[in-house]
Amino acid sequence: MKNSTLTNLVNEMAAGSIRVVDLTVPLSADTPIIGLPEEFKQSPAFKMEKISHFDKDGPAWYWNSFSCGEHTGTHFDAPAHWVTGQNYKDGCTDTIPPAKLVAAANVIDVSKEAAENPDYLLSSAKIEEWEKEHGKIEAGTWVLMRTDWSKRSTKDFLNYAEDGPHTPGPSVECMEFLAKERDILGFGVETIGTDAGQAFAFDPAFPAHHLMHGNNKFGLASLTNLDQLPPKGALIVAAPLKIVQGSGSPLRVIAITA
Ligand code: 23J
Ligand code: MN
Repeated sequence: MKNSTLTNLVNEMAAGSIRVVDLTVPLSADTPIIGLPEEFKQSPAFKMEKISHFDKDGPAWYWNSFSCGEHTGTHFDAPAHWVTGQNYKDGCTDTIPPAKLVAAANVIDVSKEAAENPDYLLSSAKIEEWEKEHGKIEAGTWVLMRTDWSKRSTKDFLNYAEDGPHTPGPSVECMEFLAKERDILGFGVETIGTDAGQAFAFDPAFPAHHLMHGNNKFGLASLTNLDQLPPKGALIVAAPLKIVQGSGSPLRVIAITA
């Protein structure tokens, strides 16, 4: 059956009035990975090995194998990633209902605040201020925190100091508000992880992980090009690899926007 909404979408994409924006960073051995305190096991970086390249191992074909931690580069955090979300039957990369992998986005621009303060924390007050201008955040939608962090060099992106990383993220009360008062689909960021660099010292520690996953919600980390999206109106396709019992995966995040 022909659907006029989909026909219009295809036509407007062909005409260029609706754009496709790639929110994904390149995936290579140079892709930054999160460094946890040294008592914990670290995540391996992306690694690629050639199988054949038009040679004796495969005269007419080129292909590689690759390996990496599930949480490498632009990646999806499933509820199963965190202790608080471990019991959701639909919380692994292979069990998340596919309807949740396509959803609207709300983009909160705090790039100025983050430029002035690398430890900037997004608050519910800031969200409510944004809603006064752009409208209420609907249930089942993404909240994406624009910090322009993806424009930084690797060193400034990670921004390590003696007392740990200094990168922006959400406050505890902001995650409580978005989980409980707004019932969002998940929280996405441009930084290496969904939590602020200093969030190991919050109560609870790592509130984006603790509260989003504890409420069967998702995370998206290391996004880019959020400056190319409107505050409201973009549609996000974020579908992790269907790893059986996976906690997350690198993925291509695509925005469809006017
Ligand atoms: C494991 C432990 C702590 C954190 C993370 C992973 C992430 O940020 C992640 O990529 O999910 S904070
Ligand atoms: Mn992750």
